[in-house]
Amino acid sequence: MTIFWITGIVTCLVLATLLYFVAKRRHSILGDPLPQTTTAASDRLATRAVTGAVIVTILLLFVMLISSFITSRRLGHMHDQDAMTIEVYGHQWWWEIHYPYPKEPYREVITANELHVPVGTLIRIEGTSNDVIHSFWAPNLNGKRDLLPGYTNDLMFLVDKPGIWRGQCAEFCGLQHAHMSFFTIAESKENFNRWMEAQRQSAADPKTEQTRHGQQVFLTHSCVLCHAIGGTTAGSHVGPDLTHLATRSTIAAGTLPNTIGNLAGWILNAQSIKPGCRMPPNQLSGSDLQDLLAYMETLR
Ligand code: HEC
Ligand SMILES: [Cu+2]
Repeated sequence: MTIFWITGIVTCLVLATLLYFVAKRRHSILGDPLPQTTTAASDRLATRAVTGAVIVTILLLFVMLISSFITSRRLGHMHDQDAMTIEVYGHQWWWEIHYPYPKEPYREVITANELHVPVGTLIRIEGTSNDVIHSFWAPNLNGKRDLLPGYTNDLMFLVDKPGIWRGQCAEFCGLQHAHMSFFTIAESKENFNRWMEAQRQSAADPKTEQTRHGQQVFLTHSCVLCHAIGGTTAGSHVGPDLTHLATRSTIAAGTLPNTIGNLAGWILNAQSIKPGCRMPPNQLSGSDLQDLLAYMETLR
């Protein structure tokens, strides 16, 4: 803000001065040739004005240098503080988000494309990539941070009001780079804790004939090779964790709203929706697909 106010006021002063002299001399601009107006006295005045302006400029630049240095130091100290750590893994072309729980590692929450954070808590994002370079960018929260294969970068921020903001991969990472967005969902501590507690649970066992069959369709098709559903034998993390799929508002990294129709289209042929994505098409009979969808809707 210091830099904003200094540069803002200087810009206004420069423009005002310029307009003042343009107005004052407008007759000579419009018609008569400019009369010779400099004298020894006015030269001296001009020299003094320019010298004064140079000195003020240098002083102001020093003020900005020092205040920016102080701010950077304070930001640097944030990294020493205790913060809630969230791990973000960039994938072609979606985000894997872990909420580690070192005391009981099996209670770690794994989700995709939706970053839930509590308001008023210092957050440390530890980001890395499993394939190519991505860049984590939530413009409403902080700057960009590259996610590099084999290296962990961190990014600190504190959200001061509840809200939902879109974020986007900001480093070209291949064909579907544009369809690699995510949402940051900032909520009160109570709501966040409630969400976290729900995410820690395994998926509920299917209760109806149809959803039981849907689960079987999932477990006996290729889905298990790439996806995990907590509480079942599906435990692969090639694709997004689906344990609480139905709580997410979009699928495929913000590409489509999470509706039953979109899910059906996605499961049958994700390639027609997000060409090149790492999920192959699936041939399912109509009834298998219906049951599978009914089961997916129970993953709350
Ligand atoms: C070869 C691995 C692979 C197989 C097999 C596979 N998927 Fe996927 N799936 C993925 C990947 C990778 C994504 C993320 C794609 C993206 O967003 O770019 C994905 C995304 C999804 C999503 C959207 C999740 C979200 O939160 O965005 C659903 C739902 C899904 N798959 C269901 C299934 C079902 C059901 C099957 C079996 C019929 C299946 N998948 C088979 C790899 C796979
Ligand atoms: Cu990208």
